[in-house]
Amino acid sequence: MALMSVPANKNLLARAFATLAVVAGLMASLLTGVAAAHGSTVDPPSRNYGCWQRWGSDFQNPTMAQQDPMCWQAWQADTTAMWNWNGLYREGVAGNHQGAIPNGQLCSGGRTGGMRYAALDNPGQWKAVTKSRQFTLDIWDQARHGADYLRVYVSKQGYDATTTPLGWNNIDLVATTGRYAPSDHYRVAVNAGSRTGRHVVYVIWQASHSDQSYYFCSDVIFQ
Ligand SMILES: [Cu+2]
Repeated sequence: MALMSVPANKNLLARAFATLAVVAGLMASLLTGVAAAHGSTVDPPSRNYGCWQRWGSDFQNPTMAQQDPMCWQAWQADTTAMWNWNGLYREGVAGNHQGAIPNGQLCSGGRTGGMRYAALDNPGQWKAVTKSRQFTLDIWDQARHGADYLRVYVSKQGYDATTTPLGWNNIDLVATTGRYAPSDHYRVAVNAGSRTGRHVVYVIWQASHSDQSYYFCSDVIFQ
């Protein structure tokens, strides 16, 4: 390092290295953001994926409070739950999902990560997408973890997502799958029977790379 031996340049070099360190740190955190990516139900969109999709570039816009009040309260509660829409998982559940997640906390995966995702449990006017009663659900696996299985539940007719936090007693298992090899998307055919109106679709994605279980609530209106 010939440059280091020139005393006059020491200060300048120190500044340059400090700047480089900051830039490297920023790049590392950006890369970590990508490396830590996991996934979510993207169709119908999970609560936080939908909020991120609709408002991620404009999340401080106060009109959200009227236009999309449940996203507003979720963004206000914890922005990291939106940026980390792909990180709603628990580890080491060993298949005992009902034991790990209390009633009323299904949409936050039993408040995984503390209170981070807790606002997703709140009942209210979540934006819902219109679906026919037979539809194809799509999970986006950014990390290509694979799936041991997917379980898809739909809320019972009469359950009201605008007034009641989701419990195990509010949902019926409507689809369960075998393994999926690692890929970007896992799709599963769902038949919601004779349900009509507003419902919650609840998904458990058991990833294959480790005992990592994901939990997603998506709001739908069946035609
Ligand atoms: Cu992951």
